[in-house]
Amino acid sequence: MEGVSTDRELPGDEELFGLIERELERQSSTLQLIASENFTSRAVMAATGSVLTNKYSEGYPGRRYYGGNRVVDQVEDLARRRACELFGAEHANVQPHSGSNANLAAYLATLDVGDTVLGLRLDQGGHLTHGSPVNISGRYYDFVSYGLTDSDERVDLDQLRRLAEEHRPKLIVAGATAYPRVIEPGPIREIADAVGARFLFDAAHVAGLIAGGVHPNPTGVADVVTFTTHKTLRGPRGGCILSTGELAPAIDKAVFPGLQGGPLDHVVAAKAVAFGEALRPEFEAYARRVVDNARVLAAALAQEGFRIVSGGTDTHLLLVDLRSFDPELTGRAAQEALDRAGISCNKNTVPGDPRSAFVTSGLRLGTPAVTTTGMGEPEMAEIAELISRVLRRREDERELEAVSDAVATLCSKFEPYS
Ligand code: DSN
Repeated sequence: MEGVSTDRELPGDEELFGLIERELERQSSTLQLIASENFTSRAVMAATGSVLTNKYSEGYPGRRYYGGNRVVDQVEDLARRRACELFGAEHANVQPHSGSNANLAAYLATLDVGDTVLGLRLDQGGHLTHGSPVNISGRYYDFVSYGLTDSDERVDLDQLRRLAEEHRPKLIVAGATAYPRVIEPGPIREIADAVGARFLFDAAHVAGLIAGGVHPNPTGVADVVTFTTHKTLRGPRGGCILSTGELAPAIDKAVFPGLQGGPLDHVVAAKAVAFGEALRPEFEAYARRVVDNARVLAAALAQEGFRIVSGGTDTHLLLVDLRSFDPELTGRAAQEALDRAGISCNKNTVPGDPRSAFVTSGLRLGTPAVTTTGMGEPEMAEIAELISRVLRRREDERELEAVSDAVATLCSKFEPYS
């Protein structure tokens, strides 16, 4: 009987693999400035594309519901061990399919429905899973939001303390999806202790910076640290939860069977690869370059007349307030014009934004992907100039084409997968 073809050289689906070829071409010839994106290594992709995708392994190493998990157990153990070593954690759960699932599992482990939680305002950098009314977090838990200071656009710790004393939350969530500054975990731990709350640090964006030693490590300070593995950490798409040993059984039970079924063993394997890569000394140099590049890009854009939220960045991302450059220019129009010129980024609200989240007055830009390709400070200056050219003459198709050509020329010198 003829079996299913497993020939990896000839996938046999020209329509689909043709599309993947086109996406490779797009990723290689345009600028990837979405702060949450990166280029994984071939080893990460090889693990993701491996036979581990064929296995079912509900449960945890040594305690599975199906047979045949002798090898998978070792894969998951390796991923857990490397995650613990990388971040200095007592326990790691490497099964969450995403950062959102990691956060929900952490809530399931530490809260009852209706409990009060503090999280960063969504329009000031917080994530959907930090209490948005359209997300399960906001529907099942009573989230109260803290914000940024008006003066320097940093997390307002005085406000956070006041709200904590007033609302006595069971959990305080720190971390953000669009915030350019370091979040020090120590002061938030103190506030949590003062009101008897647990502390969750959502490190989705900064996990790679923590691993590379350029952002304070919340592990051991917060009770739970969640993160995604595909952003600054440069691994496969997925999530991970670090916790104290005390919370480990509750976290594991919340991930499975609480929230998910079988783990994605091929992705767990790829997470192990990424953790292994991040443990190497060269990852520290990468993390430093990511932040240096973001600082240079921010300064160069400020020179072009853009206001940079909080006056700069300590991380891999920057928020650009477009109103100082052109009060009529929305984030949506800027994103569309830049896309036409081969510069990929996303619109984003800025603190106090009068426009909606679908329109916005800002852009979020990040340097993890361009840094992986080897770009450095001269390229950041060039990118700032190209962005400015597009946004100054966004109605001029010939100018957009000229920038698109310049982008392609720049990218041809820094191909992610040569
Ligand atoms: N969508 C992710 C980001 O871009 O930050 C967060 O989930």
